[in-house]
Amino acid sequence: MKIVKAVLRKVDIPLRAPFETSFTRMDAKKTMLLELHDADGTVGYGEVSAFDIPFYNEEFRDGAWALLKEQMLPKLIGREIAHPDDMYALCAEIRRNNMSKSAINCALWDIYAKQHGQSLAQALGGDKTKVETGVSIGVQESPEALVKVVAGYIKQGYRRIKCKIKPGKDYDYLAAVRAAFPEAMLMGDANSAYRREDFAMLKRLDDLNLIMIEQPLEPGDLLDHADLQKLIKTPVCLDESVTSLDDTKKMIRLGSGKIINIKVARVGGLTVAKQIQQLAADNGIECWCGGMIDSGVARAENVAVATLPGYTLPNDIAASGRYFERDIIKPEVKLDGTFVDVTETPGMGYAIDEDNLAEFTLGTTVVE
Ligand code: OSB
Ligand code: MG
Repeated sequence: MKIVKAVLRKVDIPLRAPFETSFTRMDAKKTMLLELHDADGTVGYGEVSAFDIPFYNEEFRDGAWALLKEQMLPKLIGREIAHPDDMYALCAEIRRNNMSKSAINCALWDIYAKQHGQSLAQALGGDKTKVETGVSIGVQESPEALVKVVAGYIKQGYRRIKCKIKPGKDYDYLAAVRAAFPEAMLMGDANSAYRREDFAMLKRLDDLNLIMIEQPLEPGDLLDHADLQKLIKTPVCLDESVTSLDDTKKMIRLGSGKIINIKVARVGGLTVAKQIQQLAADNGIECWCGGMIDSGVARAENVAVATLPGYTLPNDIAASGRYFERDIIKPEVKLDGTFVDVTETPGMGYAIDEDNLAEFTLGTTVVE
């Protein structure tokens, strides 16, 4: 591959309904799309998942825009790249900023798979023909309101239900859902809202037979997560805390949890996601694919990566329609029962809906 042109687009896709986490509320998916052009004419896509404000991690959209436009993309243009794995060497002096790296890595994988006539799942080495989905539900007004929302998703086919929790909106909310749906694969995601003082409340969650509790403590708190996991029966799942293969090693060594939510964007791309699921599988840690309220582009790439054997639990890969009235890919990602089918079309396997994309685009820059 030799990238001759990169197009970066700032895109706001309206959400059907606002989404609330422990720290923020959003009414549109404010994202960026990266389009890379190979010298042979093949075009690949990646998504920069950084939110407009850095509530989830330290990255944010306008920062990623500047970094990609001024520093990372110019390094990429005109260089021979044999394999998507090789791109990290080209931006070796850029620390972290994994979501920008991920967009480049995903677009290169898309090109690489297209050039080899393989679906992205095949190119990555995945072996599933469908992947199991789950739904992530934002913080609601009351436990009763949450139960109603959950009921709607269960009716649509979602079996694994993840509810966002935060201090004061936790035990009672999850208990209400458990009472209404005794069989649901139920879990909570705190996005780092708790501290050691909250261990007693987190211990009470053991009553609810949750399949896991996601990222209860701060991202850097691998030690506290290890103490918590010793104290509670509910498996601890790490999201924000695992940003690299090295973090994965530390988590395993310390016993900071039993499960990893691997987000392609957070770890810097499909290449690293693949390495993490392998290391995790070798060490008895289960994985699943996390989401960033992704547009169809990252959603398609999530479907592909979740076909890898280390992804053993239902994923945060909902249908496009769970978030968007109109997505920017054709066809949209759709549910088939509680699964999403894996496409055999080369590359990410979905076309860009150019009309929707044009309508949602706020600005474009070209680097060549
Ligand atoms: O922690 O997984 C998270 C959304 C925004 C920020 C953080 C998270 C989430 C989700 C959404 O849970 C998952 C999805 O894309 O469906
Ligand atoms: Mg999470």
